[in-house]
Amino acid sequence: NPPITVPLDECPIIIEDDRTGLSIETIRRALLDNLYYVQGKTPQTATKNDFYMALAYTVRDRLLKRWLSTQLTYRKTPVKTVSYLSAEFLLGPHLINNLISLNLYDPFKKAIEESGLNFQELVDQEEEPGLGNGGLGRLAACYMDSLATLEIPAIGYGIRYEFGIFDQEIKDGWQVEITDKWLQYGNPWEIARPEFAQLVKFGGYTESYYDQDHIYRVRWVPRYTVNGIPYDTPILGYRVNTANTLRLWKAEASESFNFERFNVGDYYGAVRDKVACETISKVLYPNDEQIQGKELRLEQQFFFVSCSLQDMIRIHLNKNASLDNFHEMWSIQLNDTHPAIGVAELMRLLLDENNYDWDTAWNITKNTFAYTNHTLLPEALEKWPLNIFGRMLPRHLEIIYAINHRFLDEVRIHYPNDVSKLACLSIIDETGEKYVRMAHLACVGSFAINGVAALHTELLKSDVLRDFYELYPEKFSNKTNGVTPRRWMVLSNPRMSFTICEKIGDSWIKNLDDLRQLEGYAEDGGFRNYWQQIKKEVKQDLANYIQAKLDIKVDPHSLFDVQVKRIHEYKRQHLNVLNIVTLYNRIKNNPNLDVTPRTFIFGGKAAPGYFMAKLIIKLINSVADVVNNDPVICDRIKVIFLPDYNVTFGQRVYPAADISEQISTAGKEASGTGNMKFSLNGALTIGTLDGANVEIRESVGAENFFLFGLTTEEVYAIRANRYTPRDYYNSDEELKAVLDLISTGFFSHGDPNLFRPIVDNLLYSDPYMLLADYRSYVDAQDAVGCAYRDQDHWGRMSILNVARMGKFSSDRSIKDYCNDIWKTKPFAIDVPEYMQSQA
Ligand code: CR6
Repeated sequence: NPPITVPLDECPIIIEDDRTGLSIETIRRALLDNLYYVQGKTPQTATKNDFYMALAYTVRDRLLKRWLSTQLTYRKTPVKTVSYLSAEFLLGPHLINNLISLNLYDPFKKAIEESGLNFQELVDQEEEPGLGNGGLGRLAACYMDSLATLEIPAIGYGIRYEFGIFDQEIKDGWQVEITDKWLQYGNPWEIARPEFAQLVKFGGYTESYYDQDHIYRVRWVPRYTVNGIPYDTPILGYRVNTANTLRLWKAEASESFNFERFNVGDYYGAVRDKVACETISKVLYPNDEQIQGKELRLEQQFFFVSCSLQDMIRIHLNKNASLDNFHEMWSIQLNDTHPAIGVAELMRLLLDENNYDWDTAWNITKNTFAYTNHTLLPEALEKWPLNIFGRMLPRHLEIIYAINHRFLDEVRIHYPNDVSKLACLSIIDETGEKYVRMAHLACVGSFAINGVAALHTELLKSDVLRDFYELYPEKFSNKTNGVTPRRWMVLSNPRMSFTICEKIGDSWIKNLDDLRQLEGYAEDGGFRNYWQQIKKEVKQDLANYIQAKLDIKVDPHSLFDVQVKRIHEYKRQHLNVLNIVTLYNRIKNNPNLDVTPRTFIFGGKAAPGYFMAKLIIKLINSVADVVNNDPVICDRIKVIFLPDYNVTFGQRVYPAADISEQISTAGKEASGTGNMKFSLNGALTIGTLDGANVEIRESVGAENFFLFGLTTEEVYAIRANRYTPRDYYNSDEELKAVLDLISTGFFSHGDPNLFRPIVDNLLYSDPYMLLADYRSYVDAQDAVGCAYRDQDHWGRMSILNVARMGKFSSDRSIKDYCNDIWKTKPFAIDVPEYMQSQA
């Protein structure tokens, strides 16, 4: 059914005051109204969650006009739109974020409190949409925020996983995974749009035919089809009228589903199959930078990409006569290779369903897509076994062969008689078992390819994608990641944000470079003092939280040393542990040693199938047990593992950190974005020259950064000369003592076997070179401990870190993408009249 089009200004709907009004009285009344009419409860019977839902609807009522105005404006205006395709969006809670964007935080808080409710308690009811693993998904969320704030027409497309990233519990020191039932009590921030459902085909075979003009065509006869139902979430810009859409697809059985089974009366068989196809959007794969090559994962990728492309075509044809100009009206950004199948799917849609010839279709396709690579780890580069791929997507395999055929012809012209080049560049890996290489498909099918930090992009050019760089140097550029200051400063650290605003105003929230004005205050002793006071208060908040959650007392005057991120060997949480055990040994050997009191705080999830990562969690907890309870240590060092690290917890922990641990092996972390969040909240960094650390150090000044470790070149050089970790063990007594202590079973109730896989791995292979970096790391940690004793100087460094971090706003990243890749411009949305007076 086509939408009924009524121009908004003639819109006959009278929006009642309770849905829009902003006075405290109106908000209070609206809350009760929603509680009664939407939740079907009275205050007497309402649960905390009912009140939260009513509150969320009351906020939603007040953003709808912006959202609808934005969408209506886009519908009637020929604007170029950014389509951000991502298998993950790690949004975090919406409520406060939306209140801040709308500038309604204060009146809402007041209204809730005047109603006799506890505001924070209601806020805490929100289940965060954890539809991502880590940095990549969170980056997509920051980018959606910046796109809206910068008033760029954009739409985010992804999967509405019923279960997001698992909840983590710690039992006896081990990680236990619990399914994340985030939709259990309903999601007030989304609206289902079943009228825009799309049909997605899978399996079957292809057949050729001649159409009425006697042109050879191919038709795909699928084995089954799945329905994609879009669920839309508004993404508000900060203090602008733009509200973009995040459209997430849910898989449902299509109507024609298993017609045959129904016909033969196999009712239960049909229902069983129906349930099976709905598993496509059931659960997020909890692997960060590790592919598993599971069929369901390929199904997920194709499912959301096909839905999204068909949706874009539908939208495009609403306002354009044909798809001829598709690439002029859309830029599709591929967030890693997860949606790279889109290259073949857009070709199929143009060739088979819209009757374009190959050259025209290819021209449209390769001018539409742009590809961001997010990894240097070989095990994270996606490739699909040919048999799985061909069985599920027979038509796409044909198209990929055809793309590859033409591509390799081009390569042959470029490199006559060089078969090895052909093998290296081919989209099909034929070195052993045959695979489709998704990064190659993405490179061939895109007009732009980028890395996510300067060093990462250089390594792509010289290593991971070297052959493509040689062939298409003009496609490559760097786009250093960024994070949104709205969530990661204003929302998460109101104390610091308010302090900054008092000094330099609030323009920095939208123009983060304006933080530079704080530099002058770094020399103001009174301000430094105040700055450190604020930090102390925030640390006290975290200390209270730790006390409540874990029943462990931590001293807010101690140095808060934080490492929160996914648990992975390349991120080297176990190097951090080696330093902790070093300190432990030193105090045990010399109980009167004057050490700077420290609280080591860890958080992060391990992929459920990643044995070493899970053992590292157990190691951290085991060391914590010993250290925290040893009377000789006497609370000078504390080790905390906070379970279930997620966006909500990130918002608590970044503001409270003194030191941020960014200690990956050089050349392994593509960018990192946690490093930016810490520094923007006044933590200093101890880090290697890896990912965005390099640029952070350049920006904040080498004197305000604790550098250690091998450089990427040194890592490569040592490896080329056969790295022998044992040599480091034999020549460093402290290191030897640490590894020996773990080996004896000291942290495992005398069991020498428990942590043997970690110790043996370090001694005999050490792929991430912990032992090579150990001495340099421990020395840098000593320097950190010393520096912290001079609180005044520490305060200066902390202020300078914040003042010089402007570059790392996701607004800067998005502007770079807009100018260099997407060629899109802001498009302001008109303020509806009634809102002008009230906002
Ligand atoms: N794991 C990188 O490892 C980067 C983000 C976002 C990662 C990390 O360094 O900051 O992407 N890569 O660009 C992938 O997920 C493949 C990540 O989050």
